[in-house]
Amino acid sequence: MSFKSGFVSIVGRPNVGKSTLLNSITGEKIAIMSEKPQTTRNTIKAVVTGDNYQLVFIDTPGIHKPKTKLGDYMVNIAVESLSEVDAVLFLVEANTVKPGPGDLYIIDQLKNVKSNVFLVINKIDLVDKAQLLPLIDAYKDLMDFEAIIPISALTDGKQDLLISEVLKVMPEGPKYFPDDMLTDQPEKLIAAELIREKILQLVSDEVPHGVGVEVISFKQREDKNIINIQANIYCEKDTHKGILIGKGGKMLKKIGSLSRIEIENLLGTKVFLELWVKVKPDWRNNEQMLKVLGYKK
Ligand code: GDP
Ligand code: K
Ligand code: MG
Repeated sequence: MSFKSGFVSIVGRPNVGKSTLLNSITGEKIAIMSEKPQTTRNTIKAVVTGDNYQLVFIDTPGIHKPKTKLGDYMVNIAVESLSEVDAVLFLVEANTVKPGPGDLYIIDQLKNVKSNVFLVINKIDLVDKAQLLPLIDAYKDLMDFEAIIPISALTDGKQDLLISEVLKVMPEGPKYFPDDMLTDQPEKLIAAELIREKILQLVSDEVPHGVGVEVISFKQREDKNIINIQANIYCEKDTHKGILIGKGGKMLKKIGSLSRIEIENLLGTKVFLELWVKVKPDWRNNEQMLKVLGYKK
């Protein structure tokens, strides 16, 4: 039997559920999710290996108008990734009446892409089926899609329908990664991201967008099956530092205990987590800091 393989980019407006889809496909939390836009800053690969196929899904930071160097970097990555893959999944939300300006902007870019473009309508758990039909028609008028696939990244299991549709256009190819590999993200980086996810969830709006997390030490304790993790939380202002630490250190404690639980789930071992908050004004425009935090090579 022939073996099929290929790369599949997931694109879409911020918050349509790209990271959630990646986690759903792998059954592991490898990409952080939040209700805030521009949560994902890196390109994250998720690998799905079957008996006669291997698909590599790529979660890209959302496509949007950039305001900082970090933003610029995120958009470039998203657009560049489209020209080098075997298929593109254009993710949109079911709970809208028609394509919005952000979707139209992405469609404009997709028209120049040579790979197969699928329209994936996510969050169908939020709407009635009847509501989907006019939305599907509206998208069909804008572009010729390889197929239109309604899903719920949040409530559906393995995404078998999506995978079988994508396999129809995949070329024969090699197994790029080992069978048991789910992602290209190092554990250290996922740990940093999980800490950032908790900050996104717990801290008010403007602070998290200026937050970067660096794991500075990640070591197994010799005596016990415990991993010691130390991380710096960078923010842009003294006032933000105050908010992140909270009264009597309450907020930092909460960030620490919630992220520790998630990191323990990820690593399957006990974790001892230490966090520090540091102010780095304008780090999002600082090339060196972007490298330190893994956003730039
Ligand atoms: P991204 O910015 O495109 O990566 O979006 P995320 O994966 O971070 O998801 C954004 C928000 O939408 C989160 O609050 C998710 O829980 C939620 N979400 C994602 N997929 C679904 C879905 O299928 N159904 C529902 N109800 N919510 C979803
Ligand atoms: K998000
Ligand atoms: Mg994301």
